[in-house]
Amino acid sequence: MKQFVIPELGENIQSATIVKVLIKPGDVVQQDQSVLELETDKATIEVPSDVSGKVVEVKVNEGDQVEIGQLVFTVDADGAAATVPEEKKEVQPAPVVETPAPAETPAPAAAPVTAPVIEEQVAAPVPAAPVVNPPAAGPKVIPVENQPPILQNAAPAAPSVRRLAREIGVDVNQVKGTGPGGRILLDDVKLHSKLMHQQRNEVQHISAEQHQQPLPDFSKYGDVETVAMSNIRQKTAEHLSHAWHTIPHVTQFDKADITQLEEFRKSYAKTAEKFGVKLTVTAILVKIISSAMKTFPQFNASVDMQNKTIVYKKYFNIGIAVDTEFGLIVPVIKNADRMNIIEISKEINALAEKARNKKVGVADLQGGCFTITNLGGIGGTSFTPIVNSPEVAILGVSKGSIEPVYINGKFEPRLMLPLSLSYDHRIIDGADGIRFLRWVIEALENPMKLIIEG
Ligand code: CAO
Repeated sequence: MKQFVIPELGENIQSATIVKVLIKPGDVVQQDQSVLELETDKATIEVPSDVSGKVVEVKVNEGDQVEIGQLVFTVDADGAAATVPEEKKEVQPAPVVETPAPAETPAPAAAPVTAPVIEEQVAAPVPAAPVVNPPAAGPKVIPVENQPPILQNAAPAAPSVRRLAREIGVDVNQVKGTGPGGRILLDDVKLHSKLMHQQRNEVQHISAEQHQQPLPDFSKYGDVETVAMSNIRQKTAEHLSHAWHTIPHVTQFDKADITQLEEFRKSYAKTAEKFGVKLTVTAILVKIISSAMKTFPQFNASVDMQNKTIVYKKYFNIGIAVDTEFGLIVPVIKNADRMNIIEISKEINALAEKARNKKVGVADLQGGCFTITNLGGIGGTSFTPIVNSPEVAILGVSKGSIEPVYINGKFEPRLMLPLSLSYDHRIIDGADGIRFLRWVIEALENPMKLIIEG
């Protein structure tokens, strides 16, 4: 008889909620077959089995809150079809990750502030990939689509160091090794854990502050319904609160005259169709922003206040806020600077579709340097987006509309696109903010700029 227990699910994840149980007594399970759907505070993931055999007893139900290491089911390993094909032992399925997504933010001021959340936040780190460490067979990593499994770059560490990391909930792959050749030492793991706790306390402190004021009893005034926040919503709220509290935001507004660009977009529509895409202003902006970040490297940076350093990134990954029925998701276009606008359009379409079909993987949501949030397809004249920490700037796009513009002594109807650039004033000064935005606007108004300077 063998047992399947809840495996490790990633750094800082101690428990999860069972969304679906995919097996029942009498079923024959194979190793690597998905047996559970779990919702953690980071994502919804499918968990593969590390045992094979005939299911004898299932100890959990949908909706249960389960802990790492908790018994889920037992199998009779001698049961039918318990053998695992060789190739299956090596390749594990990519997890299906559902909408680990951010969402609209409660406006901190009168303005409708919205902002995306994602990865690498100091506050709520999303694990590099859902990691499943079956208790018996040592650490295993489920590869995420388009991303090599972490084990390919396994951190150099002795088994005792790995064991300590596992026991105290540290992802050893995230630890910076200070031993010979970058080897990870016990002290490195302890220091990493200490820093994680400090960061968590900081966030809890912020969250606690926000929850200090109890709500009044609304039922005194009429009918109410109270609904529990999902884990993802809680983390989203924490992340946005963290970004709002730690980043001194400034939002700079301006408008681009896109009359000419719109004519070009329309005239090029048929050609774009041949490539199977629709040429949109969002795709053009992705290209422009990735070029602007080369001219203004402080917009492609992150602030590390703990070490008093600024991290400048040499890659250009742009997150696009996508509105889905499950909430806001921000997939990331990797190396946008190396793509042409047709390729960027294809990538936006593919990622937006994946996001809307709940098929987006954690890797699709990570590694962003700058976010674009285009609400103009819906409407609005301006808004103040929240910087997607640890990024330092975000561009909000509102609805382009025809306006009278005074040119050469008379008013002319021009298509004007309102832009809102929010940035982190710790490392971006006001003058740099408007220089960046003007650069973007000039590139929209005169695409030759991209060819010459981009
Ligand atoms: N001004 C005027 N019209 C705009 C526009 C703008 N800023 N942006 C898009 N449009 C138009 C497009 O031209 C298109 O019109 P046609 O159908 O007539 O050609 C229509 O709106 C729909 O565009 P689209 O959504 O298909 O394409 P897109 O590349 O412009 O946008 C995406 C893609 C993913 C950004 C968008 O679908 C989306 O999800 N937007 C919402 C993002 C969001 O929720 N942000 C909030 C984040 S903070 O909470």
